[in-house]
Amino acid sequence: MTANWPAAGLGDTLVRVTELTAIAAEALVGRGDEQAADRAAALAMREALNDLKVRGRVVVGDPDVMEDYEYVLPDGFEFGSPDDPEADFALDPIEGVTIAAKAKANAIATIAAAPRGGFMAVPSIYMEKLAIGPGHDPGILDLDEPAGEIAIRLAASKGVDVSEITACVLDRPRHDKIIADLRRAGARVNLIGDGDVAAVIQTALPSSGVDLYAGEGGAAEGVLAAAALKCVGGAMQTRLVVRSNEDRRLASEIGLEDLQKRYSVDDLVTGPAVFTATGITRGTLLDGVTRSAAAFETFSLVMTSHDCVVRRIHSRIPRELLT
Ligand code: VTB
Repeated sequence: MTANWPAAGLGDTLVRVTELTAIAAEALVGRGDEQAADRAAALAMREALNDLKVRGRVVVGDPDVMEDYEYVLPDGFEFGSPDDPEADFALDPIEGVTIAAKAKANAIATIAAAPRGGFMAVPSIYMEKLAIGPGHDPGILDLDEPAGEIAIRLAASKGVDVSEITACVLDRPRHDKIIADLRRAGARVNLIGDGDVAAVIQTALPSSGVDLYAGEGGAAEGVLAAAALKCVGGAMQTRLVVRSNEDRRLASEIGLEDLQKRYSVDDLVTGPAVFTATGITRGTLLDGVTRSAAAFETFSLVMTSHDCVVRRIHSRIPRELLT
């Protein structure tokens, strides 16, 4: 364990960052403008980060790729005063910006912190991901095997029939083979529109009904999900997806040349971490922001790896505090 970690009480204060981000994002829910929603959320997150007593560096910045968009929290963004303790951050002001713009379920605001150098820097490209909850041999995961085989091995490890395994997969044509493999093996497939950070976390929460996550999503979201699993246990196997010379250039730019390399939770997040997420719209992991004339209510998850504590926090935040 790294001494003096979490820095500056981050375990207790980081949740305010995602609470304020989720409240700002909620104002743009259902308005059909992804860029406006992401910008409002990112501005709120940046402001909240500035109130933390840390000297922060964003290693994994806002992953939502949009044209003609000036990023508010890009990779490399630094904040805070040089006298404060150092911390690195991975963040996504709106994980599921499309679902937020459409007022659909499961958009969350999320951030993770680690000591300097604790997050692997990743290019803004896709990543293959397999994830399971704690208590199983990570060797169950193998990106080169059909997903159905993974489901069968996980079922054996859980002591259940494969028909009782539910795998969560992003509903995309690129996943047709994975979905077919899983169904052929007898597993159930829970298809989601967006939001694979929440899906990975769900594999580690027994009441979620999700046992396995499989598929290609953003690399940045892979690091965030790994930070969460670092706190709750569980395993991932991931690999960057290089589809073009531009993808290769982006990887090379940050020193990643071996593009076949598989990354585990410990590769993506090398030491301790703090992870928080607050629901923007109601979802399976978290409820969304609700409003009354006097206050906002938010629902968050706070997880700290040094003590493996998972907290669910329901906050009531008077409106006058936000003006
Ligand atoms: C992925 C996934 C995210 O968007 O990045 C996905 O990791 C984008 O996939 O959780 P497509 O390009 O196929 O839409 C999310 O689902 C939400 O940001």
